[in-house]
Parts: sequence; C-alpha cells; structure tokens
Amino acid sequence: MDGFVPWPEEYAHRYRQSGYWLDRTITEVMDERFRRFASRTALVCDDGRKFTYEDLGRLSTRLGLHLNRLGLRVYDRVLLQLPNTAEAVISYLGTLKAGGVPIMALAAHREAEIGHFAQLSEARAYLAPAVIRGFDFQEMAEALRGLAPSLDLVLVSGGPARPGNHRIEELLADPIEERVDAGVLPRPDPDLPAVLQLSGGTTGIPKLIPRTHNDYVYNFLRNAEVCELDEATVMLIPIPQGHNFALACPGLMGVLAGGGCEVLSGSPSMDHLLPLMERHRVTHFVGVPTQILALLNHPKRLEHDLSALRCILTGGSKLNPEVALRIKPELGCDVQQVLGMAEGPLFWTRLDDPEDVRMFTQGRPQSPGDEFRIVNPGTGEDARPGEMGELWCRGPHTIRGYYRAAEHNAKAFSPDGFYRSGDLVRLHPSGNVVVEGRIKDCINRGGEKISAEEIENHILAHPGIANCAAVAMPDALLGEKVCAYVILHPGKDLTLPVLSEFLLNTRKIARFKLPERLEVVDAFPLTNVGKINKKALRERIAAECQVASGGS
Ligand code: OOB
Repeated sequence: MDGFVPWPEEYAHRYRQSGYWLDRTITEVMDERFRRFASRTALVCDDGRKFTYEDLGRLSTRLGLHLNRLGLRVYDRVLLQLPNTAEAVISYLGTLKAGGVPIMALAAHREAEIGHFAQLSEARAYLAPAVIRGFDFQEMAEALRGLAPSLDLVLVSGGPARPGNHRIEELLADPIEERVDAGVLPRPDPDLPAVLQLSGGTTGIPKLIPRTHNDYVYNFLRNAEVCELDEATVMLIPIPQGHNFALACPGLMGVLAGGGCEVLSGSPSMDHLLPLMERHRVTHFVGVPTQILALLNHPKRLEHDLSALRCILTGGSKLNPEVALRIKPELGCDVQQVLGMAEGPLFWTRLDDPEDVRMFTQGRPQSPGDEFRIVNPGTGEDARPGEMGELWCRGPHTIRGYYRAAEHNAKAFSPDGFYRSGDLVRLHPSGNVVVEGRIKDCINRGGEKISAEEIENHILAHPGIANCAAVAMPDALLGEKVCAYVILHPGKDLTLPVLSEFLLNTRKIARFKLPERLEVVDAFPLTNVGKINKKALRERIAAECQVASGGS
C-alpha cells in the first residue's frame, strides 16, 4: 500500500500500550461476533428479508472465497458502490475477508468521481448495482476500464450481469465453502489500510482516506460504548451505508459489535421510514439534522407508534438548538450529537451530560487517547478559552495523511501530525466544542459535502464561462445549497438547466453536486490581495435569499 502514511512508531506503541489498538483485523472482530451472537438477527431489510449473525458470517466468507477464486489478492483496492441493501453489507464484509480494501463510493457518484477513484487507487474490482433509476452501471464500468486498466473484475447486484461480469446474488447462491477451505483467505496486516473512505473535500480532486484495521476497529468499538449499544439495539440508518457515519460511527459495525440489529431501508423518505420504525420497534434513529427535522415535522408521525425509540444520533452538519430542544418533548427520546469526520475525529455528547451540553454543543472526543487544539488561524497560536479557532485533531483513530496525496498532506496536517479540520469551533465552559463555522472552502448540503474547487473546475470547463465561484447559499431544509456565480465570455449566455445538463452529461458528475442557483455577473468582488471575495458573495446571495423569502 504505497502512499499510505502510518502513525509514527512512538504513537503506535502508545496506542497499543493503552489498549486502543488490538492488532486484530475487522474480519476477526466481526467473525467473533458472528459466532457469539449466531442465532440473533443482525439485519432486517425493507423487502422483509432477515439475516442472522450466522448468515452474515457464512455469506461474507462465501463471497470472500469467490472473490479470491476470481483473482482478488490481499490489499487489492475494490470500488464498492452499492445502495443500502443486504448485498452491500455482505459485499463489504466479503471484500474484507478476501483481503481487499474497499473504497466506499456513494451510489450517487458517476464517471467523474468513480473514474478518479479507480485511477488514483489502481482499483482491481468494481462492485455496483446493475441499474438504478435507468442508469446503467455496467455501461459506466466499460468506460472505467478505459480510464483504469487495472480494473478487471466487475460484479453487479440487483440485475443480470453482462458477459464477462459476475452477479453477486449468483455467487452468494453457490456454496463454494463446501469445496474450498476458508483457510486460503489472507490475513492483512492490522497496521495497514482496511478501508478507503472519501474526504468531504476541499480540494479540486477528491481525496481517499486510509483507515487501518487497528484504527477502524477501535473507532467502532469505542463508539458503540459511547452510544451504549447492546443486544437490545435496533438501529435505522437512512444515510448511504458506505459513509463513515453509517458504517463505523457507530453504524453497521458498531451495531454488530454490540449484538444488535440494523434495519436497512432502500429509501430515505420519511413516508417509508416511519412504518419501518414502528414495525421493527427501532430504538436508535441515525440521521443528519435535515432528517431529524423531517421526522419531527412529518404530518403522519403521530399516527405511528415510535415508543421503542430511545435515542436520536445526529451529526454531519450542525443541529439547530431549536430542533434539539424539540426532540425530548415531541419524540420522547434522547439525542446524542456527533461532530464527525471521515478522517477520523469523533466528538460526541454523552447520554448523561447536563442538558445544556446535550442541546447546545457538539460534544468532546470519544477516546481518552484523542488530543485536540483550537488554533487561531491568523497567529497559529492556541485560541484563548471560549475564543473561536480552527479545530486540530490527533489520536488513535485520526489519520496521519490522505492516500497518495503527499503534496496536500503537507498542508492538511501540522508537522507534528494534527489534522487541520477546517472547522471553526469554540470551547464551551464544560470542555465540549461548539461548531461556529468553517474556513475550508466547501458547501455542506444537508450533510453531503461538496468541494467548491471541485465543482468550480467542472463549471470552468464549459466553453461559455470565463470565470466562476461556487458558494454556499442558505436553504431552510438542507442548511446550504450550491450557488454558482459566473462571468461569461462576451456574447455568450447561459441558463441553469443548460449548465446542469453540461455538468451531468459532459462532465458526468454526481447529481447532488449540481448548483441550484446561477448568478451571471460582470465582475467578482475581490479581496485586497486580489482573490475572489467569497465571503462577500456568500453574504450577497444570503441577503437575496432572505429578500425572496420575505425576511427582514
Ligand atoms: C461526517 O463526516 P464528513 O467527512 O462527511 O464531513 C466532516 C465535516 C466536518 O469537518 C464538519 O465540517 C461537518 O462535516 N460536520 C459538522 C458536524 N458533523 C460534521 N458540522 C457541524 N456540526 C456537526 N455535528 O459528516 C461525519 C462522520 C462521522 C460521523 C458523523 C458525521
């Protein structure tokens, strides 16, 4: 795994001594649970299927053996792009069993993103749906092979495989473990990357985040403790399964570590989720604040029996205090806030914290091994208590560098290994942090991060556009959406639908990144050093949105 930045020996030693790093692979920890809780239900799907722990163990070994037979080798990178289905869960676990390193792509990603990840990682395999809403992923796979010659294995789920590709459901129906001993499967080094997560993104090119077995196992085991998960836990996580929040914070792996059950939903719509919550007596609902608001405000909520609900776990963007305050009186359950990042840092409020901490802060580090600083971005010195500054983190589950990104790493990490999060926070007197804003240039669309530079690069490729700036505009539902300010070449004109068509069909980007407003201007406001003044643009669009919504 060239291009991976390990923890310095001194820290690795400390994390082992402290008992954070167990030197066990994710597969070893999961297999232990598959045996311990064998007959318990691990997964229920919205199509009625149920899987016990024993089923998950058997089927993931089976897929691992098939991948091994098809030529997948230890540390080979595997693009996983499956929606929230049992096949996705088994594909993730099976890839790990084969020694492969899954790259947790989103179902919404298209050729621009997947092609980039495939090239950067030299991925060997691609696991995808056959078709979703008319989009043919096997056709995209053909284009990917041209971009990344390393890609020689394509597996699909939910539809027939084209010649040369394999169907995941068919492999899962073939008990290869009766012919081949599971002892052929390799054991990866727990100090090497187990999973490649995707960065929220502040750069033109999205980054991959290497999470090692040691770091990720500790991440979800500790997280399951902090959220007090156990065999009674029934968790619904209607966010993409590959996202760090849904996978490991505490997510799928945290639920399985505790012996609980995850309810999988193919749709994030509240109309679909409410009956699922009632039917399966969901105890934990995980969502970004937009989803918590949708739950609170749903007109039919009171028609459903949600009496099993014990806790809402929310993060990804800031939970408005007014929304936080409604949870207990209206849903009758607790809330735990998390400030999380795919790079690893996790700040959680605790269930027994005083009310002001639970409602108004984003928590404190989940591990006693975590260190953080709040740094004045101007001086580089620690901010005074209560003063706003950039959050820097270092710890047993915070990476020391992005994968194959040496140049960017020099900026994103301090020389002594702190990850510079780009988030602006201040310290609450209780020792918890409160998120106040950010200095990184990205747009947080309902928890989904969009790098301004990345979308600007795609917009600038349009022949009519001379210059552009993508900024966040406020949105009542999602918090933020992308607004594109553009300067056109003389004599050109452009509308939002034309720009969207170009971004989707020519640039082939994921739909959630599309600008939702286009502002054509003659010039940009500049800062005194001559850069585009994005702050001024953000203020301008915020003022216009307020006028449009009748605010004062
Ligand atoms: C989670 O991870 P990412 O990598 O998609 O996004 C990280 C960024 C943070 O740097 C921050 O800007 C924002 O998302 N964020 C929050 C927040 N939680 C995340 N901003 C305000 N308040 C919060 N509570 O989003 C993520 C990863 C694991 C667990 C939960 C969320």
